Amino acid sequence: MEVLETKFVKDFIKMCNDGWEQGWHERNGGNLSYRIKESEIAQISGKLNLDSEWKDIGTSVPGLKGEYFLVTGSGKYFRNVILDPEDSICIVRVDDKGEKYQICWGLVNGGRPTSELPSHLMNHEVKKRVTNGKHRVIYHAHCTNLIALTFVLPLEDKVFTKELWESATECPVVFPDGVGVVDWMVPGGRDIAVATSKLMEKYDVAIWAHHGVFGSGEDFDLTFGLVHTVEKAAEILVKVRSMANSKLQTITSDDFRKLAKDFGVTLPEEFLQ
Ligand code: 2HA
Ligand code: ZN
Repeated sequence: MEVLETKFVKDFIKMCNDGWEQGWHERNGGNLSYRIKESEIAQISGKLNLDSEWKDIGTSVPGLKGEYFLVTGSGKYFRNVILDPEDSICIVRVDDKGEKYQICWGLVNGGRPTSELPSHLMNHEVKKRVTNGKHRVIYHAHCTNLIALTFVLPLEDKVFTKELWESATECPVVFPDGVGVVDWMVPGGRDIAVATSKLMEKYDVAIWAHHGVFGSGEDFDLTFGLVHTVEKAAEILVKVRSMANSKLQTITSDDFRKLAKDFGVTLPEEFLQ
């Protein structure tokens, strides 16, 4: 089967375009990665180059040894993924130690995987472990309203979680564990990857101050839907704070407890004080 004919590649390309259409991917902003299933690799095994050069990941992810990932390319534009996928995205394989990668398909005009590869792979390593292999998608987007909030709210998990939960009734159901926040850090390296992956032990969403958001999920729909929901809540909060200095009414902690009971989700008490 041709790589571009597989469902997972088509779904990946669609998600890139969905993010572009939302306005979250100016220029080369944002990146996406998918941990490919063995059955999906079997469909395209004849199309992969397993002799290409091995390069350093820049961190160590032994929990991902031998895994294949579909990822966006460094410096590539989400806007162009649907127009020329073979130029914009690639499949990489992680070596037996979890320290190097090789490009097995894509990036036909040269290049390397996303500059945020250390964050993507460290998040994948944590999520593969804590979800028993269920989570496969890590998505980084420059969501406008979430970024705006990082200038006016304290950079604390509890504050962001409660404010976003209060912004729309479905929020605590969609992200019952809450969201984590990373202080401003230099992007692209191991330090921000370590800080983000630590939050991914606990949350499916990590907000990078003055930069964007990372989301993790089982598949493309759930992961895009998660980030979409969080950003929509942020948009509502931005509008509320633009209209009023303080809210006249809101969803209370007791309301959240009732919601959790009816929808069968567990909301940490630490966020309900
Ligand atoms: O340009 O989003 O964080 C890609 C990025 C880096
Ligand atoms: Zn970014």
